[in-house]
Amino acid sequence: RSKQGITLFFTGLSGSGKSTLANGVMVKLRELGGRHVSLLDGDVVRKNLSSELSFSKEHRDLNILRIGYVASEISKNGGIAICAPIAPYATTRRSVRSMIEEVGVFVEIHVATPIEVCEGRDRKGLYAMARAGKIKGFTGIDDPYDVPENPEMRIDTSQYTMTDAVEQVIERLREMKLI
Ligand code: GGZ
Repeated sequence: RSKQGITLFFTGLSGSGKSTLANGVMVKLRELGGRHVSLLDGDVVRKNLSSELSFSKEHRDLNILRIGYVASEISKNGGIAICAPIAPYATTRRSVRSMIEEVGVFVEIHVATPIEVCEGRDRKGLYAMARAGKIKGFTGIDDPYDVPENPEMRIDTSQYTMTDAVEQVIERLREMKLI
């Protein structure tokens, strides 16, 4: 019997550590071997799959549904898809969950780093721009983020080293008997 496909769906604010965590988990899962692991990072998807999209609600939803579709194809074929968009809307995340659960297992991981920490990091200067009104509709500043109510896992990256945070995710997947 072939292994069931999995989608790991990291969701959280800009600067919450989604990409770094997703990357670390990808490396670990590849080390474990035996399955194909694909990373659909927010930035990379925006560049290659959603380059014409804005950050309006409609376009964010389209972006997330595209990611969900690609992830479902990967999961359908027994692979592991790792997604790391903000995905601010609960209803859209639910649609993706339904889509994935028809073909495999959906693991929602809320990267729950407090906004103060995300804004404090501000690696790209986007929060400062949003505060100054130079970017309108920035998630967490003047655009919504629906906090996941029942994610399979929640992790605040400011409480751990990245190595430990990655280990926590791997441990949770073991607990769920997925790896
Ligand atoms: C949120 C924005 C915005 C606005 C540009 N709101 O730190 P980053 O730069 O790399 O992460 C953010 C990224 C979010 O893209 P996603 O495709 O993940 O968003 S969504 O799931 O909502 O479709 C940020 C940058 O794009 N960015 N403008 N207004 N983040």
